[in-house]
Amino acid sequence: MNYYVLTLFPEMIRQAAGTSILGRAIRGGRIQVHTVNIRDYSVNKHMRVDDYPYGGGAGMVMEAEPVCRAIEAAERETGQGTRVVYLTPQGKVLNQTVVEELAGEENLILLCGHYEGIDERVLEEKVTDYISIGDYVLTGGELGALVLIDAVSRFVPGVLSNEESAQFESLQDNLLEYPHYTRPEEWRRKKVPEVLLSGDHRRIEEWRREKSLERTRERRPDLLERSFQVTGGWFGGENCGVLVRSLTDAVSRYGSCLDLNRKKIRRQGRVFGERELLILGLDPEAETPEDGRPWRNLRGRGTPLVLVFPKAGQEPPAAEEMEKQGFRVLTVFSGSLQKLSEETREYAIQIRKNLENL
Ligand code: 4GX
Repeated sequence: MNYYVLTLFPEMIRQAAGTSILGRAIRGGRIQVHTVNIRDYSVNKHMRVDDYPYGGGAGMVMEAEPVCRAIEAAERETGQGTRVVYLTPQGKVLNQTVVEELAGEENLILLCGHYEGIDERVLEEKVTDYISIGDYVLTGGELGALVLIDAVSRFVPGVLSNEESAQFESLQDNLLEYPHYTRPEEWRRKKVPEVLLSGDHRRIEEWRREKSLERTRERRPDLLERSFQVTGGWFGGENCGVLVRSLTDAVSRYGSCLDLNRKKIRRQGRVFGERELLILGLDPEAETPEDGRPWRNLRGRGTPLVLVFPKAGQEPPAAEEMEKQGFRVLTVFSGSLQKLSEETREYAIQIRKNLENL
């Protein structure tokens, strides 16, 4: 990942980015953090880059021309089509979905404003994304850019070690992390929860999910309102099962998977709730009952649904029928099993974006 940070204070970016995990990532060649000093593109003999606001009022406004030239200097390095992110309290508030989506880019241009802001005309011309790091006011965009770089870089391959891995994180489910413990087993008469010493991984995983939910309910009920319990299910071969499982894991830390081929489920069916998400894989090679509609016993209550067809051009009429059975089809992914498997990550991000917009 290559970041181009356009700023009046390049030293601030270099100092922070050179430290700790980001510093290690730069030295290891996993990321590059370039700075472009907007002042170098001043069109004024005094090197000024700001001027008084039309219409009057307090403070100064950054001029369009130096900002535009600085962006174009970065674009000469990255090529056209690079996303230009302006850090501003008026942007979309950064969250883990946005972070992961940005991590899919090869290059990012980050524009840091100062004073009262930047002349609107260059923003209209050049900025593709308006992003805020939170509902408070900073003295400039640099700390915003650094926060973004830090969070995005965690998803760049090789930036985190195995122990630090960003793969399975509860925030992606809009849930808070469960509590952590290390030695000693008893500290000032406080014991480590017994289940964590049991070695029973299913029970531990269940306990962690419960704690995540409880904690989110107590501390961030606003997140819980937007949280979904993710279930992957598939009809057909094991390859389809593997695909659905990896997609489910990429969408949710606590996702679970169901082999819907099992006779019992086929006969009894299953009802999904409105706070659930079903990711349904339909393998055309599935052994289907007489009428060829293995999904007919699945019911939803406005349940969002993602359909996965691991064979292009052979979509069964499932989407329409599932809508009638109470599901809301969010997206349909189809294509070869191989293509679908390679792009699991992109699909997972798209699914999460869809869920946020529900
Ligand atoms: N998340 N700031 C941008 C300049 C500015 C002033 C007025 C637009 C209008 C911020 C944030 C943030 C402070 C960066 C003001 N831009 N950036 N700067 N919150 O507060 O990202």
